Amino acid sequence: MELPKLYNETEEWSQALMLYDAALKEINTKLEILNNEFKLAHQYNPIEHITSRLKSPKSIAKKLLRYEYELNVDNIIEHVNDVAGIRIICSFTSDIYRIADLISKLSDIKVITIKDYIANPKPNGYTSYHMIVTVPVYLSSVTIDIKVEIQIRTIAMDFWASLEHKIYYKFEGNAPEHIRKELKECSELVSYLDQRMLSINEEIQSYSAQQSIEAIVDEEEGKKDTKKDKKEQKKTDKNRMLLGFGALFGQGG
Ligand code: 0O2
Repeated sequence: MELPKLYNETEEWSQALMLYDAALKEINTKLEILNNEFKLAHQYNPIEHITSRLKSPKSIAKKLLRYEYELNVDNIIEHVNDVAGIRIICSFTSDIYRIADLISKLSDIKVITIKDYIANPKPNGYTSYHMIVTVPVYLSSVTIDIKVEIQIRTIAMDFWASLEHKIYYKFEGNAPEHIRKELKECSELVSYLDQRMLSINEEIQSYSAQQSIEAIVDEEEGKKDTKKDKKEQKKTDKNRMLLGFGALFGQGG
């Protein structure tokens, strides 16, 4: 993104932050609309919840230092992709890919990179789906494309990542071997749990689909029965009428 040059870095940074914040708002609204549309069409929410954050200045500085860039606004904008970050939490792994696909089809969103840590988990066991996208922010005189990192994961993946994050910071990246090993094992349990939950959900879905078919069949059968009942009723009424006439004539004769 190209920012108009201002007199000092502080002013430039405030402007950049305002744009990153606007980008988060834009994406949040788009996601809310997608979720509502999906709910209307399929009677369920693929998104459990969404959180968003602007990266802390300390975290930004650390990242630039790690990448060996000088700390200035231009370098932050160019090299730190997750100043604006959104995390989407889904129930099932299939929802992750569904949401990612919907996002990438939005006409004004450009997908810059994708990292699929679900298909390719990190060596420590981290799983999540990452997208770096740009979203246009419309200002009074100019439109600027702003980078946002979108992380999409299941509730179970999120549970694992938040504990791992805490442990990572607690031990400053040097957690004892047995803790790392246990975390790795837990990540395998997480993906096992996600698979089991997904297959239970698929079974439930097929039941509901079967039930809907049965309900339609029952309804149709019901309609047929009503028609048959009406026909039978008409026949009985007719017979009664004839009997009535017969009796009448009999009486008269
Ligand atoms: P924080 O505190 O969440 O901001 P790149 O974007 O390509 O320049 P980067 O940033 O390493 O390189 O990209 P990647 O791999 O997409 O990771 C970005 C973010 O994903 C991290 O941001 C974490 O939020 C999350 N993440 C990645 N790997 C791990 C992991 O092993 N454990 C956990 N718990 N989270 C992870 P930050 O800046 O590290 O942290």
